[in-house]
Amino acid sequence: MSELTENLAVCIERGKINQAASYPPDLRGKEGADEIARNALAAGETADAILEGCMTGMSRIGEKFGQNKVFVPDLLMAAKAMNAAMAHLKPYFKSGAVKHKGRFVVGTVAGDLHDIGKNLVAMVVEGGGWEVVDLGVDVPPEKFVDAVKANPGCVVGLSALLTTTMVNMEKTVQLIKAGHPDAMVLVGGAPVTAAFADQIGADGYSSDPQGAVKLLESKAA
Ligand code: B12
Repeated sequence: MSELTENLAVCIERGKINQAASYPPDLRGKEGADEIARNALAAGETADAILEGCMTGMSRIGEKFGQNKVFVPDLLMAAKAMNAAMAHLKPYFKSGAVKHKGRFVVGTVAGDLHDIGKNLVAMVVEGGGWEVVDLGVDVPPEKFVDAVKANPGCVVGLSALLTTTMVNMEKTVQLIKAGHPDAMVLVGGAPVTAAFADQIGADGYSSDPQGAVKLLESKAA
């Protein structure tokens, strides 16, 4: 990683949103994720490199959370910093869009409020030429089914970050398939695996947004 992307990773990990933010106190007055991402792009860093910096910061804070070294408010600040950086990436991921290849209905399953990964997938898929219908977070299975009805022929993407909400992913797949057996359903999120996707009857799994685009391409072909 370059110095700029490492600085970005530190800002995400420490929850430093922008220069005006007074948190964390020891970084007061210093540039935050917002400025560093913007300046790095202006200096010629690629959107992928910026994303790598963001993901590195996020995985560092996630690891510390797992070891009880930081707590939920720290995660929230990291998420805010990551969103500030990601806002600069949107135009880069979107730039591939010319003509829509189809519709992608995406959401985080019931009980789950994590949306950073889902938003990234939405952004990259949109850049891949798909129209995205984002249902948000904590989406009940019935709401996914309503969206499939309202968007015939769409592909559905389900995200889950908690082991406890994976069961809602299964319920959602079952309910969609019961009424719309031909609807293609893709699943993802840190605890989700290809084996789990198979087990719950999903049509595809990817650990990253690029893989999701490839799966969508197979549908469009
Ligand atoms: C940020 C964060 C939060 C933020 C979320 C903010 C937000 N707006 O999203 C907040 C503070 C709200 C939060 C809350 C909680 N969190 Co949290 N959180 C995280 C953290 C640090 C990062 C998650 C993240 O954004 N990663 C970065 C993104 C880009 O990665 P991603 O989501 O995996 O997405 C990628 C892929 O999975 C894939 N993908 C994702 N979705 C999809 C969908 C499709 C269709 C496809 C194809 C691909 C795909 O593509 C993405 C890009 O590559 C993780 C730890 C970690 N390192 O993952 C814990 C983590 C997920 N949280 C955890 C926990 C326990 C919680 C809480 C229960 C804590 C609490 N005690 O309250 C609550 C639950 C709230 C709820 N009901 O959802 C645990 C989950 C443990 C488990 N086994 O279930 C983790 C793993 C932390 C830990 N080490 O213990 N959290």
